[in-house]
Amino acid sequence: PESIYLKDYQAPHFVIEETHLRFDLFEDYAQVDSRLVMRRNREQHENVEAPLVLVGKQLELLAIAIDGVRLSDDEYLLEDELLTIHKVSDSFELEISNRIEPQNNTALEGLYKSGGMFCTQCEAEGFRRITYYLDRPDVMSIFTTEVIADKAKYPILLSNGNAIAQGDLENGRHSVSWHDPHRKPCYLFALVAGDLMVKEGSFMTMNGRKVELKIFVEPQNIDKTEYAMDALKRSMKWDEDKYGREYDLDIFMIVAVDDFNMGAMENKGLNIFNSSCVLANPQTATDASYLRIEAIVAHEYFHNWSGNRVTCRDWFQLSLKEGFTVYRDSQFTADMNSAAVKRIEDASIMRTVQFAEDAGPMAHPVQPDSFMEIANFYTVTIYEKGSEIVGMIHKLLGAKGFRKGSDLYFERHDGQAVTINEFVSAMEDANGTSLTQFKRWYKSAGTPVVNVESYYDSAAKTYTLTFNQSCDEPFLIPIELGLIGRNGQDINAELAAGLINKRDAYKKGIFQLTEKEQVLVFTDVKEEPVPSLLRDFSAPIKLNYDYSRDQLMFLMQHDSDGFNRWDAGQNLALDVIYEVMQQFSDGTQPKVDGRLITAYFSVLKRDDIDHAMLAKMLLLPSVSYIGETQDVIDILAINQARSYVQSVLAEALAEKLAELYKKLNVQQSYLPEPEQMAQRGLKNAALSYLLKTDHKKYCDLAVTQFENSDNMTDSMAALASMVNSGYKAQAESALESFYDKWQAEPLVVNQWLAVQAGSAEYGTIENINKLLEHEAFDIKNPNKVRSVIGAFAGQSLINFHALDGSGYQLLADKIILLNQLNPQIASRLVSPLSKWRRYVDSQAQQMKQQLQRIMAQNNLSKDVYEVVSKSLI
Ligand code: BAL
Ligand code: ZN
Repeated sequence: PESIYLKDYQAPHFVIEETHLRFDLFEDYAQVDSRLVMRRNREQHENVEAPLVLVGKQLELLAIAIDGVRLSDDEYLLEDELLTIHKVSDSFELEISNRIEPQNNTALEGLYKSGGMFCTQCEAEGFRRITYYLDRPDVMSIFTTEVIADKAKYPILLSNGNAIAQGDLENGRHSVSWHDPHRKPCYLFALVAGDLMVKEGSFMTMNGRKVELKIFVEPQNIDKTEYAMDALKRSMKWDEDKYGREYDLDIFMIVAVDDFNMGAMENKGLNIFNSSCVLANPQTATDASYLRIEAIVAHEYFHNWSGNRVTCRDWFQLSLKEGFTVYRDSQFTADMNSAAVKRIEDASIMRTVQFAEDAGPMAHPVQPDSFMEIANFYTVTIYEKGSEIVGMIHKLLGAKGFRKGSDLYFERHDGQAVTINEFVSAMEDANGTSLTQFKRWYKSAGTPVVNVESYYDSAAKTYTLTFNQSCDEPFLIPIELGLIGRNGQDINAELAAGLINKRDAYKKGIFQLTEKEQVLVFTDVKEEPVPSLLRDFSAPIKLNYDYSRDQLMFLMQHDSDGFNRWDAGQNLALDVIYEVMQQFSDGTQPKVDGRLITAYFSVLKRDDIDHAMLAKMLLLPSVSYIGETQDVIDILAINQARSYVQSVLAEALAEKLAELYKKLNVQQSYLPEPEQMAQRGLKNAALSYLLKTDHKKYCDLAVTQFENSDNMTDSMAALASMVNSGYKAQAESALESFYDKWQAEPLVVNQWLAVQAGSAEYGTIENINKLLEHEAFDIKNPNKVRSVIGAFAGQSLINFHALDGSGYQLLADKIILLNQLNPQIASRLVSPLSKWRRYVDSQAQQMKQQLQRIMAQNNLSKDVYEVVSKSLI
């Protein structure tokens, strides 16, 4: 496969003014008839007489006509995935008929069947699997779509926009036509046909227009739609209040489907969702699912402006819509829930997953220069790092300036397909500022490292921070920081601007690091402070400062910044875990520094920390994160040390945790609202610690909670705490009764699969093989693959990294199998192997061998080929 380069971008030679589609859906094929009203793009290509080149994949071409005249075989060329029509005039109507086989489409791109329904996924390049087209985001068209199918089997027929006609046909078939008045690229096209029930709602927009809201689901799921509907209304209101964005059609639809490669898709007016990201009721969904649903409903809705009204010129600009929209949904989640906790979660994903991607073979800039398969670029870098960059712009411009910038962006580019550069220009122009140096963030891969040193001059009463960034060509890095005095209060230190090399470098708590080395001097500092650096994780960097354990304890107690209070605890724990790792490696008796226990005790004693935050503070850094901080990753050693520290903490804190558990374990009717969620989260964090002790009475608590709980959050937490502890008999019996109870609910069964596959105890090769053969597993369903294979490779780390290489082999086997069935899912699974170079040598070599085995397969998809070949370079 060839790479495609951003530098080769050319505007399209043709414009498609109107797209008229007719789908005739049958069980063994679907016929697609398109009529495209086209003209040459004379604005961009004045005197060029280029041929018309359309793209199509796995299509059976039946007929082509131009202006009503059928083309003969020598008037066009069909080669690979390209349909070339040599001679066309300046404006014409092109008609194409082709057939496809949705029932055999296991890649889940284009038009496919999920259970008993037809649905589509066109982003990024799925539309070419439906019909020949200019499948690129800068070709925007007005779509009118007629859908025809058997009325009894498929009573509901949907597409984008508003329904404009419907009628019964012969043979029990019927037809519904839809018209979308907004120009859009074909990646936003959607079609659904099925036997669905609908949950209805409505929303009054800020200008008094009533929008009908509809969530379509299979009948058995109608009792799981209320939360998504409420989340949708909250999102619509929030986007009006925060960004001034109003919805623009009379109807907004969501459809839930079981077989879906991604979380959800923002098709214009007809969002299609993975059922796991939309369906919830208290009995079947955990708090974590509720939070995910709220965030994804919001994310897809927000795309209506950041993505649909203003879209991407080409796929190198993917982060234009994804980075910005992730930023918007993270602001929304922060507003709806605890802002500090949301920041902690986002920073954890950055530091654990994105930094790893940035240090691996698939590292790429937020605006990549090239790709082989765009589906491989729906990454944490494009999404989450893209969002962090937007967040830094927000920090630099302030809330008001940022809003001015986004208003200008939407106003200037409404209806256009644009680039990241145009987003930044709008931010610059609205604020009369330059972000030239800042733009480097979009163009370079890798994680900047900033080293900080401090010096207190007690005679001069000055406090000096010296910053050094790793890159020779420096980034502009907003570093939010403060100084904390001995009394635990923030020092309102005056900055000696004259002593630093940039006058405006420190404003409102944010230091703008722009040079390779830069010095910041505070004057009139009466005592040596403790610096609180990178507050709110204000930039996606690694910041090193040599804190003592006592300073970290102090920050845990006193930092006014929630993120840094948590981070100090993480750093303290990390330091202690490293020490224990060293002790194990030296063969000496491991010993956990008592200060860690004291610090956790004092956190538990405090009543001014909210439950959500406290639950976060109790969690030790994950094995993956600890690995990410190491030059050479030894998962087994990390796990040994971390587990040891965890059990020591559990024993030491047991009484206090049991007290906490008892206090929080109150009977209440379940509500998916922040306070209750936080309470359950903390209670269940305490429970999982308690099961790390040797006291069986705590396992009894889990058994009781499991048996009596009326909600999935508590049931699943109790089940997980047993599965992840040594209480085998209790875990077995709970797993069995759980499956008996929930086997008819696929989303619950997926959680049951994942809790086993991801655990150290149950995620052994032997058990994984059992799960793969279980009646509940289906390799063609991406959610099941993620629940078993994804959870195994991503969470059951000591089994995945088993010394005999069996974990790597199992994963490679499944990648090879999925390569044929569903290349996107196969390719995503390569990620754990692709980072082989980071691991201790014996493991690295075995991982590499499995990559080589995959590489040696015939018929590798572009998706898998790209990731595997780049991993082996
Ligand atoms: N656009 C693909 C799914 C999403 O990011 O919303
Ligand atoms: Zn998105």
